[in-house]
Amino acid sequence: MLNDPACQIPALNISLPINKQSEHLEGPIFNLMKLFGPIYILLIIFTVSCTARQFPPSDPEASMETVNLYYNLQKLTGRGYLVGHQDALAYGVHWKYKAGKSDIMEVTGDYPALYGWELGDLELGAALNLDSVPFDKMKAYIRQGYERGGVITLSWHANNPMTGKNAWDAAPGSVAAVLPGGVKHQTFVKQLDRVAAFLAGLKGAKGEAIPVLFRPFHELTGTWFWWGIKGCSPDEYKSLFRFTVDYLRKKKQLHNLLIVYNTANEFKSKDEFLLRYPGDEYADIISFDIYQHVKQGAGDSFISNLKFNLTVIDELAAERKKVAAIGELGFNQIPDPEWFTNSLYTTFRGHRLAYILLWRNAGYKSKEKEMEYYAPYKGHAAAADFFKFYRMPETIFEKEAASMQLYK
Ligand code: BMA
Repeated sequence: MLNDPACQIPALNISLPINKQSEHLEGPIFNLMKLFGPIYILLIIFTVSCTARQFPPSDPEASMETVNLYYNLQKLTGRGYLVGHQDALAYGVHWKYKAGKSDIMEVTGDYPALYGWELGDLELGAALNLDSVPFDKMKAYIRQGYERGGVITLSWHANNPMTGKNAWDAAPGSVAAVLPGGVKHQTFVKQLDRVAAFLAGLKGAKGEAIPVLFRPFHELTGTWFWWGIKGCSPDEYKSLFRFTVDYLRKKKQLHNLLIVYNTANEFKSKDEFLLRYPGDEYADIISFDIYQHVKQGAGDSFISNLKFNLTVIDELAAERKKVAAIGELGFNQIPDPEWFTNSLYTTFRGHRLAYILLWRNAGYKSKEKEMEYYAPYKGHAAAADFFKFYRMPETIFEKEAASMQLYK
């Protein structure tokens, strides 16, 4: 079990009050009671209050491993955060599909604690996702990460069922078209069936369903996706989210999902963050995505923006009994060699995050003619700093995550 500092007993630093009555009593038992009695009482009080602070997932029928994972994410929050990487095992900068390889592993000697994978194009029945990762390989990677004690999160850049174009086709009316009664509702349901079949096929060695942090319809406060603010009203978004979660949970009986509500970077208040929130029964994790785009300089907005967002989700997670996280994060090509310790590590201190996910090390993208990567690879200028970040007590990579037995 994990060691949440919020639940740690400060008794070790307190000078114990002497129980006057027992001063007259003699013998080893009484001496032990004198010494440990107050600690014992404190232990009971703290255990009760820590247990009371745990909150269940939004799915009342969540599987045992899923419930345990959720409780363990709550426990580790405040003590540290899982560090994750998208597509970590499939490819990196200058390599693809090499068994056991990962850019983060080559820099730190350890795998990330959290693996992000992407479902886009699965809903069309494709064999490869939109970034060319074969779904059969993805399934095997998911199982590998889980069996080693890591955590799985899935995003879904779903194609637009109304127009048949990709996720970035933000045509107005797209969401209304897929809701019950909409002209593309049946198309959407068929697509959900494919996603559900994939999720249902994620099984551990004992046949148990692998818990997944499912992050559908992400960056919803942005303008760029068909489920974003251009494509629907707040009520339509909520209906889309609720329909999807209900369909997977109730119709498909998937009880291995922790649901991640995920906004884009910019929101100015708690109300704005929650404007399209589907409700506490439909979310377990509240999160945002954030990227740094320009090199840090005086007045750079990335850190102040990050601080503000963290404060908002700290407060909301406490108020609504949810877990807070960063769904996607990065600084493409990491032009600042001390970015991980100077910008991220210091800014995260004092905030209550369960995990962060660095976006994918796509390498050279020939279509866009650009390099894309967010974790350093061996030999990169930020590799030494990333190793320092790895060694910080708060950052949790796979070995530590495995020792925490997050599913027990
Ligand atoms: C984006 C980019 C794209 C990719 C998409 C889905 O942020 O990395 O290249 O296709 O995510 O993974």
